[in-house]
Amino acid sequence: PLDLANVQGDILSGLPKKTQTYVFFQITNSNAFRTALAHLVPLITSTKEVVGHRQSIADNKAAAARNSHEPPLLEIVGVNVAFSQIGLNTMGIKDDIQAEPNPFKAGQLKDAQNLGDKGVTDKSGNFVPDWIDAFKHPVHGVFIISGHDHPSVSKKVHEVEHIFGVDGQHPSFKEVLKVVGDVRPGKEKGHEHFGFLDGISQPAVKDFDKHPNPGQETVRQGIILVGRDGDGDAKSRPTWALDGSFVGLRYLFQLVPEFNKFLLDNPIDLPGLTREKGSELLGARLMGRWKSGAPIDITPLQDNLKLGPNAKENNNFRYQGEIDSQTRCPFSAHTRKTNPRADLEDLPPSKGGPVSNETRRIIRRGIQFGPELTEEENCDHKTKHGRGLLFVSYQSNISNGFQFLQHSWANNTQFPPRDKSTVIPGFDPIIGQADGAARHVTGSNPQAAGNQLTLPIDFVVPKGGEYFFSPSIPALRDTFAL
Ligand code: N7H
Repeated sequence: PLDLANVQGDILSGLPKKTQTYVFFQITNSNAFRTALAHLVPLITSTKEVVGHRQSIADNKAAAARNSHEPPLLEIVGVNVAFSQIGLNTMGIKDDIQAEPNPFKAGQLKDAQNLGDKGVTDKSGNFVPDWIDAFKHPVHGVFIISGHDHPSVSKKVHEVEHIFGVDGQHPSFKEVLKVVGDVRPGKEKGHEHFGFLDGISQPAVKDFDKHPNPGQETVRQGIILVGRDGDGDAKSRPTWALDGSFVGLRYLFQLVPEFNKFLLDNPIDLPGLTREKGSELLGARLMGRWKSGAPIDITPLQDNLKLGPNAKENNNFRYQGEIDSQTRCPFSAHTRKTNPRADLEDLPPSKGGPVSNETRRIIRRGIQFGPELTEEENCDHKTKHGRGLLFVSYQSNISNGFQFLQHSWANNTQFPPRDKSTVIPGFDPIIGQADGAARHVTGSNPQAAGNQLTLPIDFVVPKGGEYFFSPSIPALRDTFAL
């Protein structure tokens, strides 16, 4: 059985995160790094600790409601670590953890063109994506440090740096990039920069999430954790890989004022809808959910502020009965593209169905970075300050999970599979991409679903990323540390 003390805390439960710092590094002295790693291991936050912490929060709330006095809660500052293939090589860890074809070994830079990122081909014929420099050079690993406020997280970052001698004469790693992300303030808490509530739909993991919410599907542990039931490559991996997970990390910038302007300029024209409501409806139909989180498959024409944040109701839909229709939700909507639910699960045998979606499920973490919109950006409809989402996904196999969602679903204009005589769904309007070219979608207007809408620019722009492996805590202690 799964021992939650072995699994790093971000994977199954998510580190507590009002603010997170991601420290991307290159190992400069492998032996010193691996020796220091032994001192980091006691600081690594396990799933068991996060679950325990959440339970104490719940107990405290219940006690407060009863007016009984509980000791104040000690906040935790979480620390996790993950390594790229080059990082493993640099440490001299030679076991093959991932059979090919799989993009983990070659790294994300080599996968950028396949993911649809914008870039140019250099003189030697290599594709060079339009990324920041840090990700165009080898990144060996990342520390994820997460907590309730900036001072406590900075203190922990310094503690980690100190362990590896980064503040002294003989550092064993070099920091190549630090990204500080914050949950958005006030009412925007939980909402990403476009304004939509995020992090609603995650798969439940068997025997871990014991009480899934209505509509939340359960996946086998091996869909997320390496070596467990459901991991198709379990047999070919070294035993120490058990209970690790692969990380698809993307540094995604969002052009928020440009996105807002596009919605303002292209309101959906329906009888009885004001221009403003038409713009709001367009946003919801591009996303698959209203800003509140309410799914348009349940409430297609207006937002429902009670439903949005209600976990017992906001996932209870399947696009059922909509297999060849986009009356309630466009085929291309971001949520429908990245988790098509009944589109595959109820696909008739004549079209090759039904198809299970299980191996495509990922657990999404990550955090917003960058400032709130300024007055000036709002007025000029032009981004002046970088902001976006540091997207992190966990899965036991990157080519089944993140890579497949981006390449074969979001960027694939023919997905989900439709009756060819009807309409072509088009790109995922949020993350679908084709080297920066303009993109088309259909289905945005429920009364004229065949009409094409052109998105002149990408509103989400990848500026880097890497594939990592988040090892189990025993692997860090017994295999990685010297
Ligand atoms: Fe997406 N957004 O806020 O605009 N995403 N996403 N995503 N996404 C989801 O259902 C967003 C990205 C998935 O099960 C919601 O939790 C943004 C990538 C999946 O129904 C919102 C970016 C990939 C789901 C956003 C971004 C995915 C999902 C609705 C980039 C994978 C669950 C809230 C800047 C390749 C679908 C929710 C389901 C939902 C947003 C990126 C995948 C609001 C801004 C790169 C699987």
